[in-house]
Amino acid sequence: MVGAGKEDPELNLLVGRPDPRVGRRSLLQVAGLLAAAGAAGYAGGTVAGWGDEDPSGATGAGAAQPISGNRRNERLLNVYHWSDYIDDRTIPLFQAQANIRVNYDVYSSNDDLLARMKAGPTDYDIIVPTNNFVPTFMKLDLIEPLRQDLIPNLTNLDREFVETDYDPGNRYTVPWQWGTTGIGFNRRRAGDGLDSWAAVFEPSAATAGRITLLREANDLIACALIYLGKSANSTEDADLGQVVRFVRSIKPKLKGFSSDTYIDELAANEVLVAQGWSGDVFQAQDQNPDVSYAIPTEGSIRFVDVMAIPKGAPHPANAARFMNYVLHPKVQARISKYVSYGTPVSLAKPLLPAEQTTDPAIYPPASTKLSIVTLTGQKLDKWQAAYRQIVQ
Ligand code: N2P
Repeated sequence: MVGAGKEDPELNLLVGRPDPRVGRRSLLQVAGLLAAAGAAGYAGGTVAGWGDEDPSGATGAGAAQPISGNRRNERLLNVYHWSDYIDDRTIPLFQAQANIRVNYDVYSSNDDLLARMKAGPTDYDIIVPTNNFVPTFMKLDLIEPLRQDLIPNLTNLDREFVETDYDPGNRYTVPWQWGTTGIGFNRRRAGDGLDSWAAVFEPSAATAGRITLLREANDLIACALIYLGKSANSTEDADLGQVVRFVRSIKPKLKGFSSDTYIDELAANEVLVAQGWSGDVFQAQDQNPDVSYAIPTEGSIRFVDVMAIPKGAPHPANAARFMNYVLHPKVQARISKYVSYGTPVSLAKPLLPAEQTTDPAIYPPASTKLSIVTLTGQKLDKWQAAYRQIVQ
């Protein structure tokens, strides 16, 4: 679907040929990237062509001055983000423009992120939980309010991403991208037009052993509940018990559980059917045109992944500058075009290929059955317990 076109000279200024996408194995080595970008030693001033990318002036101007509002006086930003969720230009360009060095680590499930943040303080300045985890992060006092005065581009956000139940008015969070959970499948080897959760939960002879389910409690439990005809938000012990027994019974026919490797495995024909996230499957499709994505007719879930600042982070002002940069329509378009997830900034849509903005698998119509899963303390514990019984 969205194959060519990762290289857009308009959107990709300044740096040369990129590294591969920032996947699960990558840790962005800033020095290397800056050297590759020819930007090492950049110390402020204006980078030609960049004025239009940051009209607010929150970055760029005065880039060599100390930045107030950080707990550590360093031009550094430590980002902890999902794997395979950013293009290869945004970080080098932000570094060059803001003169802020970025360290970039990746995780591939909310369970991993939460466990890491609960384990004690880290040096991270930005983390990106999914919307339904935000109440838990707040309750555990793991995130702090944003310096909204440093994020004037918040006004670019579409209303539905401002008027939310998890963080009305974006006091703590700024949306990154949004998407759906569905089925990634190989049309030639698994069959054309798969559109039911049965494709993953009732393995066929052709696909047995080459199916993966998401390694993420939220998505695995919610979609199994939907397939079994229960509420996507159920906390009933009987429902969860049924989910555990059912998914355990099909385990011998699965390849396993993955929330990152399945992209490359779909692309390499090693996995033929995967429960997966929309943009991830499109990234596999970019490499293998036999791969398709479908939102099952039984219904599925929709999510928004949001940037937040861990409580006591060393560089909250730098984090706010990065958030402001990401909210610029051109930057949103560059990220969204590359990762094939939905943008929360409609102003970016005219800059995106029409085949993306008109694709109902990326921007589903209101008629598509999609639940928003909410997770609060007890529910999260129950779902994670059920998930552990399934995977162990
Ligand atoms: C990106 C994963 C999207 C996150 N690889 C799903 N919440």
